[in-house]
Amino acid sequence: MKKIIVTGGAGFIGSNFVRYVVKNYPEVHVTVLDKLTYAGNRANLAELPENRVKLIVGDITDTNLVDSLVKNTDAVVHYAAESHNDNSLKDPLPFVQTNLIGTYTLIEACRKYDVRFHHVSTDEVYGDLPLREDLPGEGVGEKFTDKTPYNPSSPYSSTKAGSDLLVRAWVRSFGLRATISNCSNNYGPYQHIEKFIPRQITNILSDIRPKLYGEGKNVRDWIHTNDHSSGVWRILTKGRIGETYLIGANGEKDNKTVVELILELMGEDKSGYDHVDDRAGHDLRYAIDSTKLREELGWIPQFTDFREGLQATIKWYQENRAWWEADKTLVEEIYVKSGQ
Ligand code: NAD
Ligand code: TDX
Repeated sequence: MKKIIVTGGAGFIGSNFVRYVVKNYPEVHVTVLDKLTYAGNRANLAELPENRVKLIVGDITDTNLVDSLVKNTDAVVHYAAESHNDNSLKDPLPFVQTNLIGTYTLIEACRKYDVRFHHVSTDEVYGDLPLREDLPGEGVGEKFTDKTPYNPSSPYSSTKAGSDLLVRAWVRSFGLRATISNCSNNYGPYQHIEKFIPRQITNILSDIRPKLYGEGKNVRDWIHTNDHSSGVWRILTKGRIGETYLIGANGEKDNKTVVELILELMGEDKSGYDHVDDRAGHDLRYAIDSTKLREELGWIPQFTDFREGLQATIKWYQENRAWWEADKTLVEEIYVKSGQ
């Protein structure tokens, strides 16, 4: 695999994957196809060698552009998406366009030119699990596997679920050489400040109190984005065609615990946050069983110390104020308008 296209490669997780490939696989050339929406940022690819990474600013729903790029590549790794649940509740249309029509456009081109396709998806396609405290027995709690039925809750997760199903159908009906990964909540540097962890860090850095939706009992299964990237590379290069692999690193934590840890690591009083309106349809708990990826493909996550990873992430936002500061006022205005 010498030439790959990374869609959404100027976003949070896509750019981490591009850096991972540039660092570890010197023989691979990366073309990033990214629309540079509010979530995409050229700066995420700064300092990468021009002979290794080329940025094409364009839309994955643009059939002619996609066709001309896919024709000349060995593989497409598909990260581009509208990715924020709260935005999908306010205006679902861009989610339908990019996540469904965009994925359709890419897999049609890959089918035409018999190009390998990897689809990056989310654990949210499975809906949510009960909180552990509501399950019978100490420590008992099911997790998502690739056999869990789809049951998405939000416009975001339903469009991701729909895009997964398109890929599965293209594998079966047209022999598309594709794999799918469903990963849990990522954290790390370069994450847009609309998302939970960077919002709270940059709130504290801006003298705004962190904001917790509802009681804060909801659980997310946190994984460092570096581990997501190594998982995707492993599946792209070693995964079985037509298979779905779940990526997760046993990082379940409730939101209240995470906010309190951020406050503690930033030297603040642990109770210094506000409860705000809950998210409509808010999923209770996500938890990934990644046994298949670990046992079949030998993947092992490396960045599993959450406290250490969070401390490093805080340091990154402290040291890169220019990266986020210009967006802060608008992001908070949008949240305040919806009581969050
Ligand atoms: P992000 O919002 O930070 O980045 C998305 C990128 O896609 C941006 O650079 C944006 O400009 C680009 N994009 C959006 N619409 C486009 C279009 N029509 N054409 C071309 N480019 C377009 O998102 P992220 O958090 O980095 O997520 C990346 C992928 O990983 C998504 O597919 C998401 O569903 C998936 N995922 C995210 C998480 C998470 O915790 N953030 C977890 C599991 C899976
Ligand atoms: O200010 C906040 N306060 C708060 O309590 C924000 C922004 C969020 N939350 C809660 C909602 C969630 O329970 O924190 C949790 C995490 O929220 P988000 O960062 O918005 O992530 P989530 O909705 O869980 O979805 C993320 O993980 C799965 C990504 O945004 C998706 O793209 C991915 O598919």
